[in-house]
Amino acid sequence: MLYSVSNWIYDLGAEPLDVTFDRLCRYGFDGVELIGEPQQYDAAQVRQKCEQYRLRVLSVLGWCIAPTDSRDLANPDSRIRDNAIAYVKQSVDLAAAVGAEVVVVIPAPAGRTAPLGDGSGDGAWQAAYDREWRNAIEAMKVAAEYAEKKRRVLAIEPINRYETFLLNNLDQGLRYIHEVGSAAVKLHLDTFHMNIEEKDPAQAVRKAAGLLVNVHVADSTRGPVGSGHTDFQAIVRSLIDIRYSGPLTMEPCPPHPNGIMAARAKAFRGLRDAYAEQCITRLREFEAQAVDH
Ligand code: LER
Ligand code: MN
Repeated sequence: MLYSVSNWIYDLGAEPLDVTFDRLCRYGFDGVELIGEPQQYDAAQVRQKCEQYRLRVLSVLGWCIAPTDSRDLANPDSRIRDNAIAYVKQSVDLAAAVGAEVVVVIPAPAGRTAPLGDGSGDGAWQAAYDREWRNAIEAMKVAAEYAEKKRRVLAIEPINRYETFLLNNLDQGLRYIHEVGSAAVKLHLDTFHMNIEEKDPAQAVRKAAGLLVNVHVADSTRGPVGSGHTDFQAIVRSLIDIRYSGPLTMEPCPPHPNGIMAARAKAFRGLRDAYAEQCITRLREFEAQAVDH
């Protein structure tokens, strides 16, 4: 298992790389997930800092958060979808430039909780949903062709229903990947979203065997491991049983109802070291117990 942190939780990636990398290095992380803001990074500088702190960029997180007119692969407006495809390609280029294999993709923006258009009656909702599903499939096919060429993997992240309407759980993720039909499109799971959407998160991990390439980690409270009721012991055991060798990427948020506000709030900065240390320490314990078993 590799240990990583998604740096959007640190001021949406605006925390200086030296501060972030020094923290990860101190607590024994293997790498980092960079927020998918290609303009924010100088790839040569990122590579130099990785060498200095003995870290790797393990993934890039496609930052598809509403409101956005440029990153929405499902949108009924084809110009917006074209922008979104261009954005995924730029994220793939960033990943290639910093040596990351995986780009996490959220097909419809987190924060948009309904299909666009007339979604009032049952039938209208379903028709609008189906239209956006098809849009997101067709757009992803184009992005996937580019990722294949660049030898990168696009990992689809199901997000809970309070943040998105399109793709909430493992089964929808598997169906989506099947319908896109590209070897470059795989799966990402997030323990916080699974806690809301899966009957049995550890079982969902088993079902994802062979396709799972990245995992976000936060407890049921969205705080660090140990702050909620998620059964990480069972999840880690499933990961070991399916021979998962990718990253466990920490995404714990301070206690605020809005994760993005929490990531930016100065008042919470003092929690960053403690959260990083708590997550890796507890997960390592679960990993050691599962291996001993
Ligand atoms: C992104 O990885 C994520 O989990 C979203 O919930 C962010 O809003
Ligand atoms: Mn996540």
